[in-house]
Amino acid sequence: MKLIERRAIWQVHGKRCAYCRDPLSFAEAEIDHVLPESLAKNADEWHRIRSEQGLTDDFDIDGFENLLPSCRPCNSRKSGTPFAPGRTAIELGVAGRTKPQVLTLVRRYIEHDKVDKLRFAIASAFDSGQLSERDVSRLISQVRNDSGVFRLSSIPWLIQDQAIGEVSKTDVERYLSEKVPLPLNMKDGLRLISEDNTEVLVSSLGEFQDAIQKGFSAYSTFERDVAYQRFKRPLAFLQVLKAAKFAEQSFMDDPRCGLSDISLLPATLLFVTEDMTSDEAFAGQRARLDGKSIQDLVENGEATVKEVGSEMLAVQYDHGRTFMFEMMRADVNADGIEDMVIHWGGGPIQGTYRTASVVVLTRRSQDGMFSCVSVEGLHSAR
Ligand SMILES: [Ca+2]
Ligand SMILES: [Zn+2]
Repeated sequence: MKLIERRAIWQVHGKRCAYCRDPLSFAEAEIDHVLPESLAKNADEWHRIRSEQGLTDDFDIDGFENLLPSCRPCNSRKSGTPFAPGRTAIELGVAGRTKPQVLTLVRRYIEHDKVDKLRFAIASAFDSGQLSERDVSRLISQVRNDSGVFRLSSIPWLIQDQAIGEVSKTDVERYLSEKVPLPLNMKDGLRLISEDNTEVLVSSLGEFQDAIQKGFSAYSTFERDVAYQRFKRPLAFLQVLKAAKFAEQSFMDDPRCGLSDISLLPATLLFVTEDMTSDEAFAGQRARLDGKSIQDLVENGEATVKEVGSEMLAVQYDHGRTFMFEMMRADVNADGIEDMVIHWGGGPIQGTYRTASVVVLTRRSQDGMFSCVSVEGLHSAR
């Protein structure tokens, strides 16, 4: 059974055991077959039960009409002593009545997954210079309004056919071994060099990862750019996807809040020139941001919001510019609480220098601010 289906069943029944009504965490929830699966194996017995319960021939023993969330104790009690026919009829009634809601929720989750994937694709296209900030904000609003409308000109490998949160081990292996699209002058791979000047050519994410672990690194500025955009970034995304799980609890959902709520965003998210230079003139910029929200800086006139939407934010502060957009919401650090994965870009207003990363924000209480979460493999030091 797919994770999103389990999730939908659990959600529709109010995150409770359908039998004893005790609250149930998603991790604890077991999905119980009201009529045990084994019944369908014996054709005669299955026929008898179906007529006893007044069920049609197309009743699916693995369908939502026969599935309910259950706690461990209820489920094991039931497998020891099956329900009497009367109780079975009641529970089948419950499952049957809630089936349409479960189906609706499953469809909605699938739709969300598609949107999440598009956002990853947008982030990747943004990194490779195919999209400007303007394009990104335009695309983000298109994704929000109608997820089916647009196609990106180049589909990066990040668009996968699996739902986020369900990337299986074998998929990860496949992504690691696939050839990465590289510039023409690198048709044999990206060159990496070790400290003792040994060279190696890498053409897949897996090869890159191995080489980096052995101390190899990219050499020229161009090679470093390619290493970042084509290898490090996709690896970071893969890391997030691998870790992403449905959250059991969310403090950004009701009421929904996000990047447009600048009073909840720490000012330390902003790019400062100090980050890219050791020039004394810029020293202390970062320290001045401690404990403040972006809203605080806007109020005292130090920062200006250049563009804002429910899923994106561009802010100018102290000769620097920061651009953030939301890619997905999931629990990526396994604490059960929903996190927001954002694409973060920053640089000085003047010039072309720009740095970018994947940043994970979380909110741990209903009245708290967002804060950064560190995820292994992601260099989100902010
Ligand atoms: Ca979390
Ligand atoms: Zn129970």
